[in-house]
Amino acid sequence: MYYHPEESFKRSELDKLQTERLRAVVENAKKSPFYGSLLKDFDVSELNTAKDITKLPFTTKDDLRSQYPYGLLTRPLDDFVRLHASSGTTGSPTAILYTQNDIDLWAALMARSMYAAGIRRSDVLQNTSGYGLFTGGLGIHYGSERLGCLTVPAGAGNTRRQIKLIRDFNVTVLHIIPSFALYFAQKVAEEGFDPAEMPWKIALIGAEPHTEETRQRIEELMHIKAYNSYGLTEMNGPGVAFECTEQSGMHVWEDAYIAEIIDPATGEHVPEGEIGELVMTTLTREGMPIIRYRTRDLTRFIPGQCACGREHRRIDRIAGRVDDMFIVKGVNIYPMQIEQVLMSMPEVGQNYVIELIREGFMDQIRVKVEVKEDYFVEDMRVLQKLQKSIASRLCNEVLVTPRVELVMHDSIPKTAGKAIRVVDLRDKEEEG
Ligand code: DLL
Repeated sequence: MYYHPEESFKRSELDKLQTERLRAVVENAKKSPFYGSLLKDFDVSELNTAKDITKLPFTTKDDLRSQYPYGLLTRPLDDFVRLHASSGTTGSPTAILYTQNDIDLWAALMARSMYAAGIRRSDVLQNTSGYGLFTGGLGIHYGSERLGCLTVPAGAGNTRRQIKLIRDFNVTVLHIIPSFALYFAQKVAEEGFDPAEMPWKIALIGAEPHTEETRQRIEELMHIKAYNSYGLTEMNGPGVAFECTEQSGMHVWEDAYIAEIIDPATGEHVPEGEIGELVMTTLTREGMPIIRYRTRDLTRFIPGQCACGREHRRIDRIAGRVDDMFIVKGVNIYPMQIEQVLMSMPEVGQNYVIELIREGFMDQIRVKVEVKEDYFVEDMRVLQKLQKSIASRLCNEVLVTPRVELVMHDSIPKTAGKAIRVVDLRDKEEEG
């Protein structure tokens, strides 16, 4: 039923394993210049349970930057075989180095994640992620091979070639970023293929925030089951938390990571079930362990147990990033609130962008929304009605009325890789 024995561990077994591993991680981390000085006076005997992790300090993105490139390595450079770098969603990138053992353990975590989503060695997996420093390329690739799937390293872009490969090699699983999935579904139809007739069954979607509405849209447009996959380069890459076939939140692989959720302002744990910032610790990475890393991602633990039987705790889909929030007219707004409204409206096409603008002395949001071809009619009154309806639904959700600009389908430029959802134009243009 499970790919790996530790998936069946009961809570008490997981807690015991985490405590043992946490002690070992701290001992190992001390061999690096950074933790060697940070944890000089820390005695691992203080770690009696995994909960004692709160006695350890946080590690931030700034720490990783200041230690770039080798400050967190616990062993000589000769022992390392791979490097990845984070996409630098905010600020300059940071590099993560892996030993052979780290690569093997990561591939096994990925294979286990895919198995949990119903993928088997008889499946054919096409990876539409860019290969290179981004972990969505080689990370997914090695996991898929480890599981024994025929793996097609198609890489990003070139939708025609992607479609041809999918049809020629009976691709049953796609690894695809959600914003690209929406675009791709549209392109498949435009190329004259019926998505329902395509061989695919499963999509692994992750690497960027998306709403449940977006998942449903992808499933409907592509006639596919879409599973959410979470990870970040600092914690290896994908394979940190993954949805099982129940599709009810993502299991964090707790034999390999400790997850905590804190109030970003105080650093204290939030009550179980409440949203906060996810903090992650590697438990098995030998070459470059990271302790209590502040991911800046907002989520919550889903209370209760999953019907699949695994007791590895589940996190909810990422609600946004701590740094994603913007304040307009005194109201805190997250991009995912806007996406949720847009993706639930049938007239709205597959792409949108949120622009922060300045009107006089006030900040305002302008939402550019692609309208589906069928709805883009010449009658201005129909479009105006749609525009008003979008604005009023958005106002109900975010409590300010944004400017809504309707644009033709496929007219918002599609970025390669992760979608850029928010553009800050406040210092670039003055609006009357
Ligand atoms: O995006 C790793 C990955 C690759 C995950 C492929 C899943 C699939 P980074 O480029 O370092 O690593 O970006 C990590 O992306 O902190 C989140 O903000 C965001 N992110 C990743 N997965 C999800 C997800 C990869 N499922 C950053 N939902 C993270 C929402 C996600 N956001």
